[in-house]
Amino acid sequence: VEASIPEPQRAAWKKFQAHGFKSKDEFEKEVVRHVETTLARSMFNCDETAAYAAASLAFRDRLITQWNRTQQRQTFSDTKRVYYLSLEFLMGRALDNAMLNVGLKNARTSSSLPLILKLTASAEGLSELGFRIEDIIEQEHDAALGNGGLGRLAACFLDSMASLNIPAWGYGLRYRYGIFKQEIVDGYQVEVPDYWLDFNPWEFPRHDIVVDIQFYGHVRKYQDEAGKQVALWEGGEIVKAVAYDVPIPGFDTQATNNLRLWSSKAASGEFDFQKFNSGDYESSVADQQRAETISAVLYPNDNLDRGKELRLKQQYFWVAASLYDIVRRFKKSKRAWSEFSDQVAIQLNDTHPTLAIVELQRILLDQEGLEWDEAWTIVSKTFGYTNHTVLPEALEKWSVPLFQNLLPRHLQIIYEINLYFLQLVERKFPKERDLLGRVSIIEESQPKMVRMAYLAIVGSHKVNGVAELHSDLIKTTIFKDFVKIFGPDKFTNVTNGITPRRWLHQANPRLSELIASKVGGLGFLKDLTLLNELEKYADDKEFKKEWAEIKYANKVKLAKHIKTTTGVTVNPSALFDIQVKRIHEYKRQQMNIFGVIHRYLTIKSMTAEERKKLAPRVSIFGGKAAPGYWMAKTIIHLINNVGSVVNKDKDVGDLLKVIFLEDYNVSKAEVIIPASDISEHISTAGTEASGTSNMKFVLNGGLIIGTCDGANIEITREIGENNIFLFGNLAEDVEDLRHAHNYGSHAMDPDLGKVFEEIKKGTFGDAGAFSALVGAIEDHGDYYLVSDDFHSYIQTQALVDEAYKDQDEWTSKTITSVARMGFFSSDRCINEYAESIWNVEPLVPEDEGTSGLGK
Ligand code: GLS
Repeated sequence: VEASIPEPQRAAWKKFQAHGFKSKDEFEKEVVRHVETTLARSMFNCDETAAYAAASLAFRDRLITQWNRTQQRQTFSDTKRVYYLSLEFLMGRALDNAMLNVGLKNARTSSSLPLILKLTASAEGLSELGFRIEDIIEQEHDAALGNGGLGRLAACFLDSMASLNIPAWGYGLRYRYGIFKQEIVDGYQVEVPDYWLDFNPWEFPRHDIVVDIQFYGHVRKYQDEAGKQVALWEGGEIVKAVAYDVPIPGFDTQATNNLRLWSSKAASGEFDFQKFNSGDYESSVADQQRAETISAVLYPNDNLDRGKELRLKQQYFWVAASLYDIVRRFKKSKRAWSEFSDQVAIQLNDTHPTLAIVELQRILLDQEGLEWDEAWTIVSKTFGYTNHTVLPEALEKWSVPLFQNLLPRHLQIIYEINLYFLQLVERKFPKERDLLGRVSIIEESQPKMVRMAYLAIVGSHKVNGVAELHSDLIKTTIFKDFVKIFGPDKFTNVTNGITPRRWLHQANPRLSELIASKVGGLGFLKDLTLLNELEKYADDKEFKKEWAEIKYANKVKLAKHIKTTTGVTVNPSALFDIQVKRIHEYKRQQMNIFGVIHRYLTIKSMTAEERKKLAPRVSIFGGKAAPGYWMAKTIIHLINNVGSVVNKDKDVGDLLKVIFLEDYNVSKAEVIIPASDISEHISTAGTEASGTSNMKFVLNGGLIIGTCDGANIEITREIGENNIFLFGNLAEDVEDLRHAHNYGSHAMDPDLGKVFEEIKKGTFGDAGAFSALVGAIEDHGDYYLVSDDFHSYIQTQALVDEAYKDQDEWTSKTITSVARMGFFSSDRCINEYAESIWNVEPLVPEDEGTSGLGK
């Protein structure tokens, strides 16, 4: 690489290249420089916001040199790259993570440094300048470009790909407004816009990387001079896509990958001068506003498809810009098209980017002049598709008339893909006429619909689910016919994982340090299976004491947060029972709150003596409801109303508190998760594809109560049945149970009946407000089987109460569980994708020394 630059120049460049900070002085110097020059402030007016800005810029400078070098090396070595296409990247805060990753250089060179690196150089540096690092970190606005698990998974994957030196780019949209901020007003959710871009030091606008994106128009077909049929997509409108780059640093490596987010802009420039000059001020900016609308908002639905035109526009805008970029990069290598899939692996994070399949086929056919078969062979070797849900309401479909209008050429190509696919099916299964209708990419409904998951399967070489049960379910239910057509090998499982850097080391630094002191340093952050060394200490008195102290301190921290945000005082010695995730009927927060009401009624019916024997509990909820999801909003309302009754009931006191934490997001999760004793993962069996917070809670020394669903099953297998509280019906029984509800052979659970009576009496406010919630279970088939699982849920909660009384045993269980969580690192997960789907190798940076961290 370097040989292309003559020696004297090379030396000059090298002399002044920035590296990670070698000392805290060097860091301080950079902070002061940014305060005084970039921010034009001084020691006298540098507040915490300015200190945050300067510290971030100091780290960003280092990141960007690493980023440059990584990109150069990847380009020169001509290696295969992964492109991860996701409409959501729920990144959270960046500074803390950058400090950990860039700051690590220090640890390698000095053995005397304490283990918590970020609390060394940068913390000391900031403190010398008069700031507390915790306060500075708090200044950062979360990058909340996602809804829930799917978006956070994408963020964990970026972290792992960089940390494993896998050449990879993320592609997404730069939403001006991320997921809305949730406020709770009189017990109701109110949505407030999240304008997060006021100051964002982590992005680099690339005003030189702008792509024209076409919409609408029509297709003209003609024969060229050689007699070949050519299709030309003409007319319509053009919107510009501008690139913004976010550097993604790896842990314990110089490798820094890229997340490229596209922002939309009017093609005509600022505004229409002619209209402006003629006095038509308003419409002079209309084009600009219409274009900017494309990347303005993140659709706030999780596990729900709503088929809005703007959403389809977002999808095409993002996919077309990303593919233009990927193809341009490939073409620079001057390789033959047949080598495309040796250089490029594109992973589709759910069906949202499925249009990429069609767009690549269009580019190869209409722009590069390849024949259909040749083009299709390349396309179908390039893509992999990850399915994240089996919920029918989440499976994307787009109406054919909408497509016809917005993307006429793409619709033609989809019809052609479908034709060839159905011909293949017919050849293979000539006698099965019904099969054709079932698997057709076009649903013959009124209007006709394009089934995006089917298109994704047909155009990809691998399809994966995200946990074992989920991957089995897609093969036996929603995609059963496709297994028969393509054979079972096309379908695979990659169980989700989480990054231990953010979800252990950053969120729970004291626990990470304690673990490091027993397992030979911080190497476990790179190879999480090293945690198994901890198992020896599950009965070590001294170790258990420290372990329990850390949990208690984390609970004190959360209790403070609860006090400042809700005004309620909770006892940190009580059992903290937490359910934080998107609010959804299938996740069954309603069952949790009904259980809380049951507990409340039980306490009320007890004598003072009986009450003394009870373990005090704090039931903590958090999560957003999609703004249009009325039932989910009703659940939030009920939780808050129950809280306001229970929390001021003198009979109950500390025995039960009910808290709803406003605006759950990544940075709040980092405070909440380390403070749990028990967390709830209680979806109807077969509905939660994986869940990833279950992994985060266990890794932070909490136990879980859960159903046999998603990754709970594999967590149980790893940590052992004795360390988890499982309950409820199994996925295989769900169909029969639903049938029993619908055909009258189901009896209401008596305890749940009592809870409903209390709600109907108006104990928790206007009963009418909750009648639909209760009615869905009592009268309308109880689709999520709350009444079927309620008894076993209550019984299992009683077992939790019992188990918590034996603190010593409880602590041992949590240590054993953490020791056995190695499998759930997103590094393991990314290695599986790299090997079995992407066929891509790591590219280790040239100047990488030995880390001293082990593997
Ligand atoms: C989801 C699933 O609901 C989760 O179970 C899963 O953990 C996550 C990541 O694979 O994907 N699918 C979805 O649409 N939103 C999710 O969080």
